[in-house]
Amino acid sequence: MFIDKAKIYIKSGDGGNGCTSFYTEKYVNNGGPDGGNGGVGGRIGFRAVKNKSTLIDFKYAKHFRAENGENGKTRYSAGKKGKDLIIDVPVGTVIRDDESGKIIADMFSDGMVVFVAEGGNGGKGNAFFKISRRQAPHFSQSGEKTKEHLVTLEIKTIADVGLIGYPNVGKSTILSVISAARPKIASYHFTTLSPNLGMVTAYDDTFVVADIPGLIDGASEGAGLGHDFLRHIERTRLLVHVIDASGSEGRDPVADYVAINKELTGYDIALADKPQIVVLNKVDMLTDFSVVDKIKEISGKDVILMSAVIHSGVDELIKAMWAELKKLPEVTPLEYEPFTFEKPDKTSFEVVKIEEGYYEIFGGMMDELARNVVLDNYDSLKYFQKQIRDRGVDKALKKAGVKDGDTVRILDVEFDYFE
Ligand SMILES: Nc1nc2c(ncn2[C@@H]2O[C@H](COP(=O)(O)OP(=O)(O)O)[C@@H](O)[C@H]2O)c(=O)[nH]1
Ligand SMILES: [Mg+2]
Repeated sequence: MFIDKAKIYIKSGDGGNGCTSFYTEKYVNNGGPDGGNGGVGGRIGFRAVKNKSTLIDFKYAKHFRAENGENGKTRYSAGKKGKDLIIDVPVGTVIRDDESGKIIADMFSDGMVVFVAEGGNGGKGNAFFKISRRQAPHFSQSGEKTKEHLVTLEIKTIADVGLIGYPNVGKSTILSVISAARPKIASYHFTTLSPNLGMVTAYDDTFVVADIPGLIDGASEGAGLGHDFLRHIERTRLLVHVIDASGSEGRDPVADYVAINKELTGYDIALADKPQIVVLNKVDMLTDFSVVDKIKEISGKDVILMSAVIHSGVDELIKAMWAELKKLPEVTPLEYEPFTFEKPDKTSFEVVKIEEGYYEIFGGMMDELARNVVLDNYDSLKYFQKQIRDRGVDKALKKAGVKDGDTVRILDVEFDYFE
């Protein structure tokens, strides 16, 4: 099955906790603090790989987590950093933040790796907190916890040329005669459900042609498969518009030509503005040649007469594509602002009145404080109280109406409030 859109959850690794420990050795009492720092968490990255063409791997596997940093150890030994997790996606995959819709990365070229989420910092071990007036800190810092993020993956095929036209007009057959690609060919509609890429050689150049699933009426309004697949021609430089000149299956070649162009305009005017080469295929079955002039007239350009099954017009088409591509700029990656996931604001907090006499404080500042404080340790608790005062939490509590004797909850701990 071909899947070109998926949503997955990613989470970089948490930082490892700092270690609280004191140096011990035979005959040595009261050794100094020697707890090491926790390791940084692993990052989440994406890699573009050309041997993948669908996002089917992400249909069931939804959660991707990098390794957490290791906790710090005794004897100043730092915890190991967590392993990065690199997720392989097809070339051309665009990664977006689901919440804001912003582009995080355009996985444009084979082998490129983009790291999108940094791991959490490791916590400091107690050795770090030793200062002259505090020789024996009995506390260490916790590792930074990371958040999980939902991201959208979407394949936008990258090719030089896109083959477009109604189902069954011969697009896949054409790709198979101009390149080594072997797309499925059959005389029923929708044989091509995923874009097939073929490499075409002309003179000393090569270029990539994509066979896009057939467009159908109303594609640009979301009918059938068409709409979803039009995005696969957004990143082509040139379109080859294939028409069944013979009008087999009761098709009207002129009406087809007009209808397909209308679909392009309906989807995105930029698609309609892309240069087009018009190919009249199946001329081996053609009896009424007046259609050639009609198409020439309505398109205002020369058309290529072709029969993919008897291999006529093949060289002409290859040369025409080659000559046209020479004049056109290369496909470039999407333009987007550099993106980083928002880190929790370490200075913000909010006092919430839960019920009469009971308040709770939430926010990034509290989470950060929690990393730095061990509440059953006297030094640590003093530090905590000072922070609460210095950073305006006291004031905010008063403003919220806290009175002496009320209970205030911060994270897992409840305090009795006294001014
Ligand atoms: N007579 C004739 N039949 C063709 C020609 N090109 C393709 N076909 C046939 O048309 C049918 C549909 O072709 P296919 O390449 O699958 O069309 P697509 O849906 O546009 O990819 C197949 O049975 C092909 O063999 C051609 O030039 N002449
Ligand atoms: Mg096909």
